[in-house]
Amino acid sequence: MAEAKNGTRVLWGAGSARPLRAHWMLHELELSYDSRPIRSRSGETLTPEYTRLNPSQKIPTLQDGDFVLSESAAIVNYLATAYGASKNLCPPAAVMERARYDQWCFFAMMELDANTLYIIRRHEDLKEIYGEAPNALQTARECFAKQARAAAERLAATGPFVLGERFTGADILLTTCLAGALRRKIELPGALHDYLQRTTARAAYQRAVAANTPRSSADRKFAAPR
Ligand SMILES: N[C@@H](CCC(=O)N[C@@H](CS)C(=O)NCC(=O)O)C(=O)O
Repeated sequence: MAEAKNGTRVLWGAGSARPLRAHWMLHELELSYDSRPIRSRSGETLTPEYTRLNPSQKIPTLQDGDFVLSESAAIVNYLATAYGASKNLCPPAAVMERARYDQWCFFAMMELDANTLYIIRRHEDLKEIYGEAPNALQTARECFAKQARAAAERLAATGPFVLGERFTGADILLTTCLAGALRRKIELPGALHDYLQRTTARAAYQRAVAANTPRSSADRKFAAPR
């Protein structure tokens, strides 16, 4: 199960929250892979070779043999579905639990990532590229805080993880968004701090963070445990 479907498994991307999601799922599943730690805005996503794989010129991109996939949430869910049956990291389709899982995934990707965090990233961290937009920035911060309160309320009803007792791919998406908010000094409800402590204490998370910040070429090849 740990081998790629058709040859080598390669993950492109490192250095930020979105590639981290894919590294994390690969490590949860203990899958072997080669890492190509290209970074955003380094020019490395603009090469013809990479553009053929991902015309959006963004990271991450997964090559699983000859299957190529972009979008961090799609990669997390694909890996969990293709290789994670025994670990149950993504509920099977056509059940209410899967719908609940999807609700959390889309919530994290839209309400927390695209609608708010990405706006903050662009107009705060990268304002020299994207320009200043104080009103958009303030609204994004307020919206994130409001949606974080909603997440805390929902979590109180299910906890310790978003689907209850078991950790899933939706926890990877939620955790990486909440961690991004903390880095940007957005206040989170106490329950979300407790939640983050639970999810980031996982060994696979620690390994994924190391893979996402490679220090040498030794950090670029991951073998499945025997
Ligand atoms: N929706 C995409 C977003 C990917 C994305 O924006 N990646 C950033 C790095 S975290 C990137 O590649 N930025 C380069 C750029 O915008 O040119 C996903 O979740 O995979």
